[in-house]
Amino acid sequence: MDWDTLMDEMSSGSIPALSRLITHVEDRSPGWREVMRRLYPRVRHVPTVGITGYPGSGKSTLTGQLARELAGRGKSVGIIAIDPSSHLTGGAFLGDRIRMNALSGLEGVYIRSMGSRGAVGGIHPAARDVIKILDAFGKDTILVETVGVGQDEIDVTRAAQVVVLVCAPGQGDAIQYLKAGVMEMADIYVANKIDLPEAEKMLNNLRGMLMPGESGRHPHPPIVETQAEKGIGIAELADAIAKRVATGPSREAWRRRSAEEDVASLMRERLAELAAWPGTGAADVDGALEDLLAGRTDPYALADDILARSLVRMLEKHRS
Ligand SMILES: Nc1nc2c(ncn2[C@@H]2O[C@H](COP(=O)(O)OP(=O)(O)OP(=O)(O)O)[C@@H](O)[C@H]2O)c(=O)[nH]1
Ligand SMILES: [Mg+2]
Repeated sequence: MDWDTLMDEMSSGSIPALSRLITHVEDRSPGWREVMRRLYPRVRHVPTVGITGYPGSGKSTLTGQLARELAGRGKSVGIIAIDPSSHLTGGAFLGDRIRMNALSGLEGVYIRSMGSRGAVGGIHPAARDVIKILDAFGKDTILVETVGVGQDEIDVTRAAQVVVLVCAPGQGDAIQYLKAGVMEMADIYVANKIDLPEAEKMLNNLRGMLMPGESGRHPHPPIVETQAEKGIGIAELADAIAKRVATGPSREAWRRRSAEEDVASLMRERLAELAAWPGTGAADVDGALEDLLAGRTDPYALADDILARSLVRMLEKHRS
């Protein structure tokens, strides 16, 4: 792997080099950490917007329209579509790809899909790196579309500065979101598909749930009404995002939270490598199991012992 050439080409704006670099980092090809370390000083911590919501609520349509709107405002946009089926045959995503492809000619818009599952579950740990790569590449705003409601959504809030929750009529949405704990986390609520008959009911539900008394949040987070298919309400959404970036937690607070999560996420990934014992990645602790079976140790002591020894060995290997 000639990382140097790839980095040079990427620095001079080559999209194919950017894509290849992302692939290698996503695959955790040998040397990826060193490349990220070299790239890190160039990360500017541009606004990252997480777009989440119930399947079919219109996230992809909205993401595409938002990218178009931002591009129209002279911004270069990076889109990461977290794709649950990237290792399967990807039925659902095919539709997304087509919708997103409508954007591919747009100046400055770069789209990347990636699998949703990392070794530790949740949003793929490489998603955080891909955000950084796009940032260092010069993107002004990064949009991350996630799928489903659950842990991924909880995780995306750790990767995104602004979280947008997309709702649509007739999905029993309120209850689902509340259960998943996602409702409380969003900074901006989108009521999409306002052209549908049940839209008024959805809006009332949303307003009810976001009442200051209910959520305890002041000020009441904005609800933006959209018809993503027709591009209606998209400018208002872009404005709401810009406003949130300007008036939400300070850039310094965001950087601190983000840096903390970077370290925690990398530590979790390392620990997951170790936890794969006795598989690959962990030290083979000779005879450990024999000692255990023969009653010379117990699983409680052995787990700590292996963890300590494996960690030392792993870090020594990476330092050398
Ligand atoms: N009526 C109506 N339909 C819409 C609107 N926006 C999107 N849709 C349709 O809703 C369907 C789902 O849209 P997507 O953008 O794929 O939704 P998604 O949330 O990305 O779906 P998944 O990624 O599969 O979870 C598509 O058929 C869209 O054309 C809207 O404003 N009004
Ligand atoms: Mg989608």
